[in-house]
Amino acid sequence: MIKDAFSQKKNVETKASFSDLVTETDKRVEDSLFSTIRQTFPSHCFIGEESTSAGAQCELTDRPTWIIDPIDGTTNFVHTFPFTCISIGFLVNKKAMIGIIYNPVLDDMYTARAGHGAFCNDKKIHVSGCNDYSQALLIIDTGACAKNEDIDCHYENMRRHKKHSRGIRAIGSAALSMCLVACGAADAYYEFGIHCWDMAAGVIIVEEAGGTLCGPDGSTLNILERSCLVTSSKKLAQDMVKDITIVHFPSD
Ligand code: LIP
Repeated sequence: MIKDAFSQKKNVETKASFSDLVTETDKRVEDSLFSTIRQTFPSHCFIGEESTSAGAQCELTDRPTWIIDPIDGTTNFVHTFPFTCISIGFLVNKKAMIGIIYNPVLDDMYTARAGHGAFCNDKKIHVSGCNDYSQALLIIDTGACAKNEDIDCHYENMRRHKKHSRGIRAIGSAALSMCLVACGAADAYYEFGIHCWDMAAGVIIVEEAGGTLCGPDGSTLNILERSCLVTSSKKLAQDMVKDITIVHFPSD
């Protein structure tokens, strides 16, 4: 569905702000995934970006739960910027067990299962292991920062990172940013304002690829808390945290 619609003109609607987009394809992909998985696992719980936007409760319990973003990087999808993906995470007892992130445009399929490693197109992947901030390539996105003081805070953080790292990139998809760290193409990623459906699959892919995950203040990661810091080593996370002032968002 995403491939078919990718180069077509899309009917774009806005959600929380003029830059928070949704298309017919986001909704169709989510409906299709929910109904297909539900047929096999009728007792499981589901959290999805579009159902939550439509009013469904975003409640994560210990029960087996599928957390799905039908199109992560919707703005990229709308603009045909080829970093867009489906993100499917499966959690039990709030712990990520399976992660699948598929970029249908570049045909990259990232997968991980707890205790079984992480893969891209069936090849095992691993983080770079970089622990030297001055040699690190970072991915940092403005994400949902919209208020002036939040944007200022973001750019102040960027100014500090620019002075201490090798470079900064922005991808426009949290899930794919996490995959880029998992496969060693980047050394760290963080963003404020993302949601549990942006992170759920990426968490297990990064974990299984040997990466470090925490909150951007170094705290234990809680995927409902709207941000995460993903790094190729604990040392890099500890150094980066010193340069990060937190932008707060209400929890999922
Ligand atoms: C997107 C995130 C991205 C962020 C965007 C948006 P969506 O998710 O993955 O990292 O910068 O603001 O939240 O809305 O395309 O699923």
